[in-house]
Amino acid sequence: MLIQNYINGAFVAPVRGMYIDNFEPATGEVYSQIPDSDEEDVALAVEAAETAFAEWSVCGAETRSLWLEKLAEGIRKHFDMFAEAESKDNGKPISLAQRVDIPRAISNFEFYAKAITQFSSNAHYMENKAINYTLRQPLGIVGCISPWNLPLYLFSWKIAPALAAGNTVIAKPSEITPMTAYLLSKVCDEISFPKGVLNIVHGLGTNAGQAIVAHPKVKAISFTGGTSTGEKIASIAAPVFKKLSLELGGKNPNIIFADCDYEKMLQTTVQSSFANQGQICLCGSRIFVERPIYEKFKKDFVERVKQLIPADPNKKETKIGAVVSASHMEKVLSYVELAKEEGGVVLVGGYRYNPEGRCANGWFIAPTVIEGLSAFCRTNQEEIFGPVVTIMPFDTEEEVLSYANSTKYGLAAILWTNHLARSQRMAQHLHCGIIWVNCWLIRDLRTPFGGVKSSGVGREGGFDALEFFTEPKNVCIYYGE
Ligand code: TXE
Repeated sequence: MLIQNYINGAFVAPVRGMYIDNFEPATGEVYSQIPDSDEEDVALAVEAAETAFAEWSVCGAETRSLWLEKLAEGIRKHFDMFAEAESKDNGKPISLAQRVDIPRAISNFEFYAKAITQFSSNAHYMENKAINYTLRQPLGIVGCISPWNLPLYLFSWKIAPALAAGNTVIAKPSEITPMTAYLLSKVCDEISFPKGVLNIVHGLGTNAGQAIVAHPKVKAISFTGGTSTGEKIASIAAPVFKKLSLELGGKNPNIIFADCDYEKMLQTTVQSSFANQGQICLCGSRIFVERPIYEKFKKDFVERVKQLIPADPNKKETKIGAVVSASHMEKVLSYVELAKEEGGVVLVGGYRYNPEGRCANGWFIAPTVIEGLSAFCRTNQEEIFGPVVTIMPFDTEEEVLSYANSTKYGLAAILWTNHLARSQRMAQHLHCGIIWVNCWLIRDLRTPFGGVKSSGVGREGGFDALEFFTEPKNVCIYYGE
């Protein structure tokens, strides 16, 4: 199958005619090809987006809202096809794509279809002198670059607010998981979405991605991906003062106090460690357990993790699928070796897993739990982004805070305690943007989403994203004598 770019409302081949292989992680086999686009393709997309901006930016929030609803409806109509494609392209269990990825992509469009009708701006009245009102105008053409772990979910998370706010968009999905973005362009075609408003350019980050970032007519970049890629993007965008929203990596602590609701914690901790094979930037990969329950937790947790056997993602009972690529599998496994060198003991997993049958050559890793490491070693400081967690005991709040805050990252934290005052104290002192207390991954789309330190700059979600995708312009009218 040959994926094509979607530019100016049409499916087009890349200008240079070059393609890249797209693999199915569960089998390790190539099953489609995507355009290896470069600056010439991006230039075409920019031209289309520039023309389309003239109408889209002034057609009114109600009209844009209706179009976003149609996009949501178009995905819903082909729900099964989207879920199957996401699972095949990424290696994630089909049940996860059905339960999380595709429903959340639909809600992203629905949410911003509603949010834009409620978005308002400020007025500042100066007694007897002047009145200020602030226009919130769309930026123009914006670039949305998304990663492979939650492909359509994160793609739509950026596109929806950008479009709702009146911008036209050049979007690039990860070259590793391009399929559902391609299906979204099919939906655009099916519903006759206004041409040039959303342009989807496929290709490598260093080629197509960089061309989007560098293009002088692209006014802002919303990016989710690795921290080192974020640095590169910032180094190109910052000197020309391009607006940036960067959602980068994480190394999130999961802090478990002895007074927690033990069974609920155990069940959720299995999820927060291994959902999507640990490839969610919000997973809790460093598990700190208060000493009185450490040994019990270790025994029970390892017991549960042993039951997580990777299997063919397209089977409905599968809970753990394949990791996304061969190189990512090698990277994750190299961290298991590093952990051993650093004195870690692998309690379960730690190896490539080969299921029987169709998936025998797929990229699977047995869910892995490691103990015996210092909180400050490389394994506990660097993002692994796979089905690998470490467990460590602690004695006091101060001690665990020093461990939790010791990495360069600061995206999310998970806290398990029934002590109200303690949860407040901890939440105030944790260096991160998102904290879940006695739960994980509950998402309210109105809340600010993002991190501190090397986990990024800016916030997505709610009106924060609409503010990012608009420029405030203050108008001051003097009415005094
Ligand atoms: O991400 P990249 P990769 C972390 C995780 C993972 C690491 C690398 O640790 O192992 O990042 O993953 C595009 N200019 N996360 O290599 O490269 C690229 O094409 C413009 C965390 O897949 O950052 C893709 O569309 N664009 C994370 C997107 O950026 C560029 C999710 C992300 O790719 C570019 C995924 C460039 N120079 C990985 N280089 C999270 N926070 O959720 C690449 N891209």
